[in-house]
Amino acid sequence: MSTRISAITAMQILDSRGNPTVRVGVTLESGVRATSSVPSGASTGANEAVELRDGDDLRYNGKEVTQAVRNVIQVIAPALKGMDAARQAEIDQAMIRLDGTPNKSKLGANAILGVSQACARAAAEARGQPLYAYLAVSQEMRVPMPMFNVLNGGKHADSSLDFQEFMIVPVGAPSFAEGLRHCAETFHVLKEILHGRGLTTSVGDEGGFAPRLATNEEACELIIEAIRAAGYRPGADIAIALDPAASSFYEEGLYRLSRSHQGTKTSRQMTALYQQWIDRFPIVSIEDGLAENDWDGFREQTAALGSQVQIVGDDILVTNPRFIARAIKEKTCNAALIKLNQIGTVTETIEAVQLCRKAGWGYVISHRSGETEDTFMADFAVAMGGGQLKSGSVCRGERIAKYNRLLEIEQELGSAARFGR
Ligand code: 2PG
Ligand code: MG
Repeated sequence: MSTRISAITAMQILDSRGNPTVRVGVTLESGVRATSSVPSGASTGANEAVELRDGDDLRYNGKEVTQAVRNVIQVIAPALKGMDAARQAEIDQAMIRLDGTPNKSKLGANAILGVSQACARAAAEARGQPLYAYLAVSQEMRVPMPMFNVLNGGKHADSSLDFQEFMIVPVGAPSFAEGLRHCAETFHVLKEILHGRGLTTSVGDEGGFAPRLATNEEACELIIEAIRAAGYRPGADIAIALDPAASSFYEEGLYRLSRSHQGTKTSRQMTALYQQWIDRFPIVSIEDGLAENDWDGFREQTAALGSQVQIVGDDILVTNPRFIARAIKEKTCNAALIKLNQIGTVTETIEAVQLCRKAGWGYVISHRSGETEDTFMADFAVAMGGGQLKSGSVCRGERIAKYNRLLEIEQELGSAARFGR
């Protein structure tokens, strides 16, 4: 079946926060058509590929993406017509060349990624393969261990928490389906506990609760209580992962825990605080515990804590092979967060993953706080074989869509499915 591209279309749709984003449709000569939609972050790294927005304040607060849509239709589509969608690297290289900037600021990473993902999906479909199998980097099919973000703070919620994400990880579960159950049950118990204390049970951007707590520690305490009350063992069955997203509270060289009124800390003091938390709580992973330009602090943190927990770089690495290569060399972290739209093409994201695999690093495939119903990242996580993913809490349709897709994949794989790292 021909995988040659016959047409590419694009349109503006809305993401889960009600902000405009790009959806691309790719049609092949064989008649196969596939679409893909692009997510959008809130706590973005300074070095991420550029999300092109119109900036007309009178429309959607300046967030429209009509220029990115036009770039797909008028610039990318004519250049890619007739190319083979199954040659992902060539497709992505062609777009990188067309754009011509180091950060995709001319055409927009949102325009480019939409096309990149839609091409992959169309080619997979034409070949009669599920997307995860089509993109697979190894023979072994690994359904990822999920990290569910059940308490939200920072830029994702109007709570009292400085730290952005408090996640639960079903480390003792035998399968994705069972892990999902353990954590959904815990999530519901957590809701009852919050409700019982007169705390709000409304949720943040990623579906986690966003209560007004006295301290950041209290979030961990509440999670432990919920794990126990749901009938699970903290640590053995369900562990904790954190994404403080520390760039968002780093100012003039200091970490300012102002929402929780816990004062300011130096980089070293933050690492000491995490050590205390690791001693008290069953924490397995800390992402962006320090700010994106605190390379020295990160290196010290990895030296101090890296044998106890996974130290994940998100804003500091922005899925960019260049930064990941440097971080591997300098032992800045021991894992990377992987977000397709931080770098802007499927090919470059796979390159980033390959660097992690070669270095023996962990890597976590991640959603953005602004998502759509597109489940590309669920298939992508299985294909990349790293055995880790985060896609928000156990509620909100755009988050659940990814988890439901993983349920489907696990069932489809049957006994061939491996679970976790
Ligand atoms: C993060 C992400 C996803 P955002 O910091 O890891 O949880 O948030 O998409 O807002 O950058
Ligand atoms: Mg992060």
